[in-house]
Amino acid sequence: MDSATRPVFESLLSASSRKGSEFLVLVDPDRVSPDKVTDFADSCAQAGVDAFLVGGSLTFSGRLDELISSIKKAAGLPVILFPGNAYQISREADAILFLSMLTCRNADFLVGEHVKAAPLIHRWSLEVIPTAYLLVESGPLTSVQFVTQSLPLPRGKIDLAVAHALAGKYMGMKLIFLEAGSGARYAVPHEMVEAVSSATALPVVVGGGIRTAEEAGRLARAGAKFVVVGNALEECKELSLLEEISSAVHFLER
Ligand code: 1GP
Repeated sequence: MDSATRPVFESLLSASSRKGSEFLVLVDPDRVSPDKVTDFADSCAQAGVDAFLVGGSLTFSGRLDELISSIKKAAGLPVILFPGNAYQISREADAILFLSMLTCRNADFLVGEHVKAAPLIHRWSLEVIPTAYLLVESGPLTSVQFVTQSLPLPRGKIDLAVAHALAGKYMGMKLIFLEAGSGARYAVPHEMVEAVSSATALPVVVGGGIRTAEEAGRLARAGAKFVVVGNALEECKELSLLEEISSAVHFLER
């Protein structure tokens, strides 16, 4: 199977072992419209971004299909759904992070939303990436924490993070997502990324509050296979920030 026909997850993973880590850009459908996303998506492709995540804790735009089509057309890169609930799914996407929030004790975010979304995912044959989603303490309350009512893992309790990640592994998850929350004051500690990645031997995604190339590079070197940046790129439209983060995340290519 060549890379053009390989499933998205497998293909990104195999590229990450060559580059160090993969750079994922988060687009929030409520903050970026399909008409405005084109130039940004094109800049991302030029800077070496590997794929896009699309989603948010809530979305009201009603233009998810259109947004995803515009990104794919402009960037020619995979778009992966990163849904906050069962309504954030689209047949235009290439894959979906099937997120079970293991830090949450509210069954809706562990399995309930999943049951609502599963029939459409099946009908559209979307590629599913089973993901253990772990919220990590990151300063003031974030939207994801408020909406899900999940307690975050304390930043210093690495053993607790590892226990949750291992539980995810034993449930059959293929990916561990360490999430500080969009716009978080503090990103996930690199020691936590290192411990979870080494204990589970599963690929780790890290996101939330990453604003600089230095931070992105540190997390990539700590073992994150995927580094997600959203807010910082929306706030700073400079191509140079995209390029710097891309270079830091792809540290094996430098
Ligand atoms: C949020 O991890 C993502 O779910 C990205 O967060 O917007 O803070 O980069 P930022």
